[in-house]
Amino acid sequence: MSDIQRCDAVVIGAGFAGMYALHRLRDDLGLRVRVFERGTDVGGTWYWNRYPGARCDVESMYYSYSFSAELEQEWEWSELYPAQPEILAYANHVADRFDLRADIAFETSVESAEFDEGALEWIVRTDRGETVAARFLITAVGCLSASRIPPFPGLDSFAGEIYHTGEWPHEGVDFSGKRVAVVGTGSSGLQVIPKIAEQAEHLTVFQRTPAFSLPARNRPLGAQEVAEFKADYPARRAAARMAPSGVPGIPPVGSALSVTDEQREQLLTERWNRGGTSFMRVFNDTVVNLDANEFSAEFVRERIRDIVDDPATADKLIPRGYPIGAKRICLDTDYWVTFNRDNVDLVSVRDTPIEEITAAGLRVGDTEYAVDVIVFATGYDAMTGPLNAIDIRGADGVALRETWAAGPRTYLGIATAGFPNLFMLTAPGSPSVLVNVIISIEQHVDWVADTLTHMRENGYSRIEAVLDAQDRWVEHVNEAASRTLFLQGNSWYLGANVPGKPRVFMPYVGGAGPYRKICDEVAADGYRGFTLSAANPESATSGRAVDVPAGN
Ligand code: N01
Repeated sequence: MSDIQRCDAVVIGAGFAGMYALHRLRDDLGLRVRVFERGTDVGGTWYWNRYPGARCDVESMYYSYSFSAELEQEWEWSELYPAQPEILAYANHVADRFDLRADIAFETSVESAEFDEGALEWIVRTDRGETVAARFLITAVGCLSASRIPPFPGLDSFAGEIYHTGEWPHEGVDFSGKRVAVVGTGSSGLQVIPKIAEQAEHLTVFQRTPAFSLPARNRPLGAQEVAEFKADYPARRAAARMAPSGVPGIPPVGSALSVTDEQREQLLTERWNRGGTSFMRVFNDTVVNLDANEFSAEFVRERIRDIVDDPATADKLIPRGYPIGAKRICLDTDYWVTFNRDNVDLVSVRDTPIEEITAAGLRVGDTEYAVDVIVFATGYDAMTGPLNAIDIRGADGVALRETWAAGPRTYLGIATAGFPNLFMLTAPGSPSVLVNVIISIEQHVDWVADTLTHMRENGYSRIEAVLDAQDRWVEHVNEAASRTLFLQGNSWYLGANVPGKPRVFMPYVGGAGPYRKICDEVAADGYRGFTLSAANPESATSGRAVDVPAGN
């Protein structure tokens, strides 16, 4: 402990959440903040996901920070949906503009963090041998950052190249003249497949579950629409903060069951032609009523039949057996039409799984598919994976990963009982991945900043979620999910993609705006459900531990 450094807060991760946390706590609150980031630079998800076709499916004018009017006025987005290089350029711009790199240690992973109850400090240790003591620990590790290649037998024996979409090489990959396999058809697979197909000699797609996808219809942004947007930014940001999805949209027309077949077809066609995920919000019951859901699901299936020339291939690509939206809806550009190309084949591994990776390729049943490159678009150990990768130990020395062995439990998706002075940005139990995540990040960071200000002004040095309040929040999160169709798909929301992971619906479906109101009410009510205390008990009174709001 001789070389121990001291600061007020350690932030883990320099993606969009960590960057904003550093800015708020250091520049607005005047705290000494140290950020650790395992990558060589800022950007988080957008630093790692450099695969061809990587693009956000939230509109760029909304998928950006709102905390600085100057920043939002000066930055120019070129397309409706931002491509990865542009988002990463934006992250770099923000880092330069707010001088963030000065307090970020790159290529440094946090290995452990242990709470010292006597000193009321987190002792944080890194893989570079650094030890830092800080009053507060803030995890900004991302929800989709623990990339996962399934442990196929023989993986190490493959003689060719292996990539995961979430850890793409900075120098890029040249697929020219190569036989390529893509395993996985989620959002990443659907984006990378058309791009690889354009370059590779041959592409074989290995699909376990066919995805529902909607056309992005990306396009350049016009100067006039950007000018109008920027002139109206304050109002649009305010609307985004309160919108359920974190992006203001057209209100639903009502139930899908309340309109005629012709009206329904017309409304769905309009949204399909418009592009984007608003197709899912034409009606107010698409994700809560199976009959209503089936109309939208069948509409998409029909489009697949229209687009894909070979009926047998189309049939394999058609998603069945789960509601549209129960697994994360995808947005694509030219995905299904890619299967009309002569150099692309589709292999269903639903009934006969990939049994092994051989030196030459992949074996499915008795067939070996020889390839030069395997691209795994097989997703992530979502939400809990990045947290459980760190040995986080709370007040009594108990590990977070043990406490969460049966599934994550948080209060408001930001704190967990037994782990004082720990704030987890966009953690399980928060809306995060179900909404515009930048909105979620700003809301969480602002809430933490306000909490630390409250603590400072009132002489508190310790804050901890109350177990009872946490139990009720978990119950509320589960109950809200149970009123939707989300539980009917084998999604990463439920941990279903990782064998052995507890099946728990992790995000909060209540929506960004309603969730913000709950968090604000908790704070306004003296941090209801948290215990606040001082290092010196005489310098402050204890916090309150009372009811969690019923939510929406
Ligand atoms: O990962 P996924 P992703 N054998 O988990 C398959 C965000 N994102 O990287 O569905 C064969 O969705 C798996 O099959 P199944 C977005 O939130 C956003 O694509 O489990 N296949 C599935 O097809 C997204 O939801 C954007 O049966 C196996 C695929 O691999 C999240 O990131 C872009 C397998 C994994 O799909 C994750 O998306 C990209 C096995 N053993 C990502 N194991 C945009 O904003 C898994 N699979 C547009």
